[in-house]
Amino acid sequence: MKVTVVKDILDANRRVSSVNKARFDEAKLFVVNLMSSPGAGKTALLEKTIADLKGELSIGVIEGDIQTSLDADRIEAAGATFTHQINTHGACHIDGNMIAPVLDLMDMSVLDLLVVENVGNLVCPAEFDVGEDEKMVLFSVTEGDDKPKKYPLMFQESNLMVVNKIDLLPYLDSELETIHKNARDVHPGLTIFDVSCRNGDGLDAFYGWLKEKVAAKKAG
Ligand SMILES: Nc1nc2c(ncn2[C@@H]2O[C@H](COP(=O)(O)OP(=O)(O)O)[C@@H](O)[C@H]2O)c(=O)[nH]1
Ligand SMILES: [Mg+2]
Ligand SMILES: [Zn+2]
Repeated sequence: MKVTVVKDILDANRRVSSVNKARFDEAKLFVVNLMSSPGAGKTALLEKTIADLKGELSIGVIEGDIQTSLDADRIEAAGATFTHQINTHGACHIDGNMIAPVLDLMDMSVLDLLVVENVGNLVCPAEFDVGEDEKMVLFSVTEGDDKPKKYPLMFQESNLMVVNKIDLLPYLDSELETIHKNARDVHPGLTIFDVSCRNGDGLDAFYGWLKEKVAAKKAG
């Protein structure tokens, strides 16, 4: 019986998310569902991206947190075109229903990219679409190189993994090659970029990926 309920919830979410997706497609707006553990650096990556691509990409961000508007405040200060904070009051992921009303608050025609920063959690955010074009997982080297094996769904559902905090590698036992191998063992076609949001290393490759995807969505 419990399995049936879970399946119904996932089916209902898929229906709402496909309506969101149709709205994004109509506006030719490229949408990313950004997922990670708490503290991997999702907001830091967005702050950097918004600042570095100012004048090139107009970026909107929907923030999902259990409580507070701390992240939306950071994103607004970074210069995002549109920012909205969702407080889930306990729910550990963002779903299609939560973002649907937010779409009425934004002018999609002035945006090139919309990012949904999901609730920090390596588990259930991977199960719930929001209507995105791409799911991406941000992984911090501080989490330990075994985590892609222990939380495989997140890495299977994402086409892109960005490995963050590589500036900290000298202080850790984690090996970058092992993180890559463990992630590609569960998802062979995974695209991977290694970055540091602290010193900017590797971010250009991620920006290139974003710009390519935005252009392809506009062209399609
Ligand atoms: N050393 C280092 N710290 C980082 C890096 N990126 C983010 N941080 C720090 O990690 C912490 C969590 O970052 P935050 O963006 O709030 O993570 P979120 O919870 O995933 O949104 C903050 O103290 C950041 O300054 C990085 O590349 N290197
Ligand atoms: Mg955050
Ligand atoms: Zn959840």
